Amino acid sequence: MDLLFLSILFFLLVSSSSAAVVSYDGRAITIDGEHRILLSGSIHYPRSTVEMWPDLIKKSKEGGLDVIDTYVFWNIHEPRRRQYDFTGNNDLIRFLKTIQDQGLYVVLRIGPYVCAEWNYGGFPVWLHNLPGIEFRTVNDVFMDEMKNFTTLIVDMVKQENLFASQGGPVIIAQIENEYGNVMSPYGDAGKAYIEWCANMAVSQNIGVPWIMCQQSDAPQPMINTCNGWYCDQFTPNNPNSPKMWTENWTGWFKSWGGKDPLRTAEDLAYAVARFFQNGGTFQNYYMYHGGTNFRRTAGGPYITTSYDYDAPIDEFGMGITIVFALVPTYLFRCDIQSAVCLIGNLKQPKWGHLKELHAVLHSIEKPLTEGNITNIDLGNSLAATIFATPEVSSCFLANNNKSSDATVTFQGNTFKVPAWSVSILPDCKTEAYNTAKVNTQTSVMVNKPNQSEDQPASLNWKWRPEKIDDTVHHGKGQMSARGLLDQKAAASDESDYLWYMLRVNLKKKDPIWCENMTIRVNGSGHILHTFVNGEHVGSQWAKYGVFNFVFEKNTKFKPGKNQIALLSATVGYQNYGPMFDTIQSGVVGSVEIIGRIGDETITKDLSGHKWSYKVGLHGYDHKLFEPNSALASKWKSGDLPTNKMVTWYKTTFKAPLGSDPVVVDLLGLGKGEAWVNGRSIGRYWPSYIAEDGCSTDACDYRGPYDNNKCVFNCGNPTQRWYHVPRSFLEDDENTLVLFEEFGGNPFLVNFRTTVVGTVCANAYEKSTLNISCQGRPISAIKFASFGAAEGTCGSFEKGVCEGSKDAVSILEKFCVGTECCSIEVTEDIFGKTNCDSSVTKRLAVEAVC
Ligand SMILES: *[C@@H]1O[C@H](CO)[C@@H](O)[C@H](O)[C@H]1NC(C)=O
Ligand SMILES: *[C@@H]1O[C@H](CO)[C@@H](O)[C@H](O)[C@H]1NC(C)=O
Ligand SMILES: *[C@@H]1O[C@H](CO)[C@@H](O)[C@H](O)[C@H]1NC(C)=O
Ligand SMILES: *[C@@H]1O[C@H](CO)[C@@H](O)[C@H](O)[C@H]1NC(C)=O
Ligand SMILES: *[C@@H]1O[C@H](CO)[C@@H](O)[C@H](O)[C@H]1NC(C)=O
Ligand SMILES: *[C@@H]1O[C@H](CO)[C@@H](O)[C@H](O)[C@H]1NC(C)=O
Ligand SMILES: *[C@@H]1O[C@H](CO)[C@@H](O)[C@H](O)[C@H]1NC(C)=O
Ligand SMILES: CC(=O)N[C@H]1CO[C@H](CO)[C@@H](O)[C@@H]1O
Repeated sequence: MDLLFLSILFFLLVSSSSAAVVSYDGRAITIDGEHRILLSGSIHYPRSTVEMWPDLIKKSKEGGLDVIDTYVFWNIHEPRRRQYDFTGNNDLIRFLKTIQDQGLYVVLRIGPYVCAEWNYGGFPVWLHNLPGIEFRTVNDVFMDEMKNFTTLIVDMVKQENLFASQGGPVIIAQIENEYGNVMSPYGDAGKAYIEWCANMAVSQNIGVPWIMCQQSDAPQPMINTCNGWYCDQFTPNNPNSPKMWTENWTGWFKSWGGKDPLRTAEDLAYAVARFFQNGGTFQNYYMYHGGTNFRRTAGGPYITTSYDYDAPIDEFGMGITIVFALVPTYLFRCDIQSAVCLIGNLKQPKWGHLKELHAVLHSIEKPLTEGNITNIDLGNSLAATIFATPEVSSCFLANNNKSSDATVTFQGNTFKVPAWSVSILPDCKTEAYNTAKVNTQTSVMVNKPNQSEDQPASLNWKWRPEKIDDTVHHGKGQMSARGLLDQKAAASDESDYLWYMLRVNLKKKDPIWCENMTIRVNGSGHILHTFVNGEHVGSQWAKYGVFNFVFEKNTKFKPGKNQIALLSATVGYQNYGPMFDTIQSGVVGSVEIIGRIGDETITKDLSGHKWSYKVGLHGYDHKLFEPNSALASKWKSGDLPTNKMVTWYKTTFKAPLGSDPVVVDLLGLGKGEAWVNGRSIGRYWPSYIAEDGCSTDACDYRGPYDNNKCVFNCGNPTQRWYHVPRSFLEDDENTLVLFEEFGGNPFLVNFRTTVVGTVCANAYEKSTLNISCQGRPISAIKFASFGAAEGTCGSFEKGVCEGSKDAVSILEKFCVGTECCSIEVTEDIFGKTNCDSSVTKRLAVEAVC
């Protein structure tokens, strides 16, 4: 062992075991007495795979983050009372250690209520079924369970020495979650509950601060923090608490039937810069990587399987990482000299534009956290802030006017500050960053067809009908009960599916008997399939934000016994709202048979009868989705049925070559669940088309953002592509199983890889233009112009003036064939232009990967 190695080893030993003192004052979190600017990003461990974690965290660090924030998901860890699961992507401790390995900190939001568009907000459904329980209020049953789980997590983290006070990465922990938003209906009990939460947290003795988000009355020493699209106006409830933003929404989640929301890089950067300008010192992106709701983990109800969130790292996360040193030359190709190439599956320009912002914020940590603050109102929504220490002063110039750009003279210098933007001047003289001036390329992702030579043109399918005779004809259940049961109570969380069955006797002489009889079901969702005497009468479902619907259909009954079978399917239990835990699902309203004779309506209410119940489906019970299911030999070939409800499909496929993320295209299918090699990739529902009301133009970043502001994808399936993590795939043969609930056609199903298709970039004269295909070679230059190009990515056009040299061939020469290239934008290189002096000349490029 040489000396260097020994000293490195010594350093590692010392640094990994030395406890840090995490504290705070009115300005910032302090670590070992140092005031810190902390930039954090949420990554939820169960929304990716163990194999993806190191790369996701590396990309977060590369993007300038100091901290990873995660919730702890009670329902995956304790799926049945006192039976625990911390395996695979539920391995919280391994996730925390992966973060520690990369030298980042952790904010551990234990909750254990988490909301998070996660099934039942993270509460295990068995909790609901404990006698006498009331959630999130002063109730011994609830508080005992909450304390039991919180203690379990804290003890696990302590045992591994993962709190900063023990030398670990966890610098902050959270108890409860956004309770302040829903608190008033709980009355005084809510206040007492929050007191109890605070005391219970403090009694855990973790040696680092606790926070409560959206809790304006947080008891000390809880730090109350802000969640929202903007938090610049927020002030904590104690002058000695720092101003912290625990959820700055980077985008928004998607619901079935909903559109694709987009939050621009400019607006997100503006929100962050405004927050720091107004005295904030800790902020967390929710989400920095959103990921995937595998299995049945999506909540809502009606949240999609993709939880991309329009976050800086896309759903698929994984990619090839190439990071080299900077090179001080005006032109380079990656294969000639080392360079900084961008890495795959970063959402550009969001990731890169924020990375630049993070670097600037970190560079002025001292003035931001310790300097004297002077705010100057410059009128017309212009605001300057000076952070002054004896050594250095740093300034922010904000133009909060959402339509007019401004030229500001500040301390003797003139600055152009576009509408709805913030400029940061680390020395109060030179602009290092403006939130509206994006230097980062725009990357447009595409899904490339398979590259595997031996993949057949179309997949070969086998199938099996779901066995429903026992239920639709014979009403065979596992239990019976008088009245209609809440699906949570009857099915707990064992399945999305619950059968409600009743045999009803009708006589021709009943007053209701007539030509025109209907069955009416007043359900609470989320999906209802109605069968009478074995025949499918019809199906209906609700949508995001609407719980109830009434199904009514003309039905042929027969004299004598009639078998009614209602198949109810949930699409994730409610995760938000006051007392959301009590909201019922399934057929909980009423079931009636209605006869209409002339003007007269006669109703026979069946709701209070003795119904029989069956949880789940036959194919699920027999694990048809597992390659070695006992029924593996029972799959049928030939005569593939299509548009047939409750049908299982199975095929084998070769994994696409390479390491790019894999997606499966499920266009043509209705709704159901998909498994690859026995592992669920989540619910699918490509037949749910995104409603109208899309933005027609490119998104204008100016003005306050909300999730309806910039929306796209109208008229297309809400989610057509589904993530198949590379780690789910085998080298040779793989199995895909689909349970098709509505009826669909698997003929079009195919696997693709998601890669950067084209990249666009703009760079002003005397700056450097950088473009990268994020791990693949640049294959062509589609557009390049030095001058005053117009349009945006995909629709660039030459402007009124241009350099004398052919920009396309210059870029072709330097960029084609390399993964990335970098070129200085000067007249020396691109030739003298015929632009007049009012034009700010820039190079605009669109390259094909
Ligand atoms: C949780 O409750 C169980 C009893 O149900 C008990 O054995 C266990 O010690 C409790 N755990 C904690 C951390 O309090
Ligand atoms: C924004 O600027 C316009 C043009 O200068 C001005 O008319 C308007 O009042 C400003 N709005 C605000 C909120 O300052
Ligand atoms: C900061 O404010 C204090 C109190 O007003 C003052 O004494 C000090 O000189 C100021 N420091 C700077 C760098 O402006
Ligand atoms: C482009 O790359 C160069 C060298 O890698 C770097 O110095 C420069 O800041 C980058 N420019 C932009 C706009 O990202
Ligand atoms: C897979 O790729 C081969 C060769 O590129 C192509 O011929 C075939 O149609 C593709 N199959 C599927 C299912 O996409
Ligand atoms: C049955 O009654 C409904 C509701 O009144 C009515 O709309 C429908 O036309 C009737 N159908 C027949 C066949 O009479
Ligand atoms: C359905 O049930 C809900 C309550 O469960 C009730 O408010 C509503 O009026 C009912 N609708 C119909 C059409 O019966
Ligand atoms: C929970 C929360 O903070 N919501 C806020 C999110 O941001 C919007 C827009 O600024 C506010 O209206 C919400 O109150």
